[in-house]
Amino acid sequence: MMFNRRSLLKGAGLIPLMDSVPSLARAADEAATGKADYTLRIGTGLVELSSEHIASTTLYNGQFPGPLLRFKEGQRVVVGIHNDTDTPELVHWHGQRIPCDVDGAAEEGTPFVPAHGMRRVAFVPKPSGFRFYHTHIVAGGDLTRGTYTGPVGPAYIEPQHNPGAYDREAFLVMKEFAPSFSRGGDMAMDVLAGAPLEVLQQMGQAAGVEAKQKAKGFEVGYDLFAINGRMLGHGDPIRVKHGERVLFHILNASATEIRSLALPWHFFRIVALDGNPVPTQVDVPVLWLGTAERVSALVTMTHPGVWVLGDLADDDRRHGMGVVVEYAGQNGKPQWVKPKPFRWDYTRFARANAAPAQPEETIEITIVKHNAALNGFNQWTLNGTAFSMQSMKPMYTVHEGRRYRLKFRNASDDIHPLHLHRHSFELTRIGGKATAGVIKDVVMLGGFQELDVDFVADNPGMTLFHCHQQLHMDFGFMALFKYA
Ligand SMILES: [Cu+2]
Repeated sequence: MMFNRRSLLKGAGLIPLMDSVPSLARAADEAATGKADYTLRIGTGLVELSSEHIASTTLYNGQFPGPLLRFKEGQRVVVGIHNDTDTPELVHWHGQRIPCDVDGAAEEGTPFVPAHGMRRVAFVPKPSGFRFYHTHIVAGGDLTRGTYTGPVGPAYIEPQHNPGAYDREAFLVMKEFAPSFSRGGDMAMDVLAGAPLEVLQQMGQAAGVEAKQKAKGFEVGYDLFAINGRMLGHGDPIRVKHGERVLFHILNASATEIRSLALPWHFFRIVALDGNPVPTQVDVPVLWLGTAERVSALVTMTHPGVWVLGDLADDDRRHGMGVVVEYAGQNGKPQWVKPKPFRWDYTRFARANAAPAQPEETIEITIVKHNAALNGFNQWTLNGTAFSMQSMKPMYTVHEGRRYRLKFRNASDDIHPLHLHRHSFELTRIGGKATAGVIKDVVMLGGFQELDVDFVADNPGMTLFHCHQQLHMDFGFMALFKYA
């Protein structure tokens, strides 16, 4: 998915001009008779990862990734969602501040798109920046459902004012295919800044001692890896010119994995995280993205050659996780150079020397893993409670307009990509450091670490919080916030 300025301008002509909308708060069902501006069709299809590897999975509009949807901030859209599969579906508009009847989570009360049926949703896209959309179906132990499959696509909400200091734009969607269950599988260490806390390690050990099952629970592994649905070396290269500034919008669309990326001899200037401009733009040699995280980064092409923009994990890169970057006039075998170890530290991009605002209330949430407690699957509890899909009972009540601090304590060795629906949050403490100004909707919580995020309750309606690791969210790692 490459765009240059010219194709962008041409594309802009395709964005329909909307009639003025009397009220921003139009209910979703009013859209039921409106004409759709965009159509998504959910169905099974094939992804040609390479000439030898063709994956059969669920897709949007028969393609991987789903179409890049370009919205205009504040300009209402109607999306027609057609479900050609045999099971009900949900499209979640990740990172958008929209009502819960269109957000796309059953736990919040969004209606399903019925099997072989359709639903039109209307909303006013916001905030601006790199968002995405994906299925929000519970997979449980079924690897043919949920984010183990392919319904995911990028969405870009054009800001009112676009600085546009780049020559071209490239959207990259990182995604694994052919999932299977395994036991074990170690989480990459030395990914995140900060150190494990002894008190949390002890808590984790105690949970291990109490567990009836001594074996570790199931994990998910993958055979095939791809960027934009093509294995490394099998799609078109990203063609660049010496001196060009390429703005990459990168999405980790994995169901379960933390991903990394490096481009030998080049730096990524981070301009936005999860679509939100960062206060301090910094050059980094390596990107780390938790499940569902997005990074927007400018790369100035200063080192001619043919390079592999690839994942640091050798095995995953050799099985496809990468894309070739080819300078004009250069040829030869794409080169990979392993970068030096680099820890991801969100506070680098924060407002310098700034202290976070004080919250009006603090909610502490301690996360514990219970080994193989559910038919061989690990169960997850938040303050001792696993989310119940049956009762869907809200765990927290918030008041509109108040600023809340969520204090997370991770008594497990896993990295958790924590996600809050329908709101953005500000990182206020991470890796042992206070911080301010980094606004996100997913954040990685390190093994046996703590972090704080603050959010303002500014979007009434049921609000889902969960770990974006599908195997964690489906087995307890969720909570509902309701507005008083
Ligand atoms: Cu998790």
